[in-house]
Amino acid sequence: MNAADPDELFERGRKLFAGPCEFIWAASKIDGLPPMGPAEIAFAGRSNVGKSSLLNALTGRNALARTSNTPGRTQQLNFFALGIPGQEKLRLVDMPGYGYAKVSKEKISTWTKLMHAYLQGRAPLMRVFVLVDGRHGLKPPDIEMFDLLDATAMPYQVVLTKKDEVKKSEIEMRIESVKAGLIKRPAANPEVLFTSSETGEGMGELREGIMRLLVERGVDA
Ligand SMILES: Nc1nc2c(ncn2[C@@H]2O[C@H](COP(=O)(O)OP(=O)(O)O)[C@@H](O)[C@H]2O)c(=O)[nH]1
Ligand SMILES: [Mg+2]
Repeated sequence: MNAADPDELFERGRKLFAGPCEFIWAASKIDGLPPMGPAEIAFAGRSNVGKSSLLNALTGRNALARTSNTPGRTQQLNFFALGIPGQEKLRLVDMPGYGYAKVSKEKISTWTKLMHAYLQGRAPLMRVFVLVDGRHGLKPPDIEMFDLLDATAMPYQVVLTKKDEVKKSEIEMRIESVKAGLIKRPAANPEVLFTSSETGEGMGELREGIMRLLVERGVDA
């Protein structure tokens, strides 16, 4: 089998995400992280960007990650395990949302410290997907997140959300402007994916990309 074959990876990605997936851990403090285990990928983004919805769409579950209209509520790193319990293949990590105006300075500082510690000291972490609202493009809090990821040399990739709410004529323009914002950023992957949790668009490609990372790591999934 050719591991790099896109069709093969697409199908293996579909299977992995259709399998068992369960919440395993929540961490709100640096010393509260779970013991290191299988490979991890993390999802970051501004509050309300559609992170919980994307995690649900990716795993085909309705309520894996709690979706809500109350931004800034979850201030934890939430860990989900994919695969048969005891034989986990991958962990999905839901990072706390950022850029919520009503959050106190103290909370922001706690958040930044936790993020820094997690990003810097986490060997199993393969990539951070930074979700950006497809209706608006890059905002200052997204740029700050890129800065943090570049500073910790953690590979990341932008995933645009809510494609179903963006005019067809604006889609290419939005992708190009985000790509322009990633040039010269050392830890950024130049690829930008446009998704919709509402229609499921882009989910197969995202699973395929994640499967490619696993194969590159030599994980048998
Ligand atoms: N139209 C549309 N709305 C979305 C999409 N994804 C999320 N939303 C909505 O955006 C709001 C915030 O979503 P949520 O997943 O809770 O965002 P989070 O704060 O980043 O976890 C909710 O009202 C969702 O229904 C999408 O792909 N399309
Ligand atoms: Mg959420």
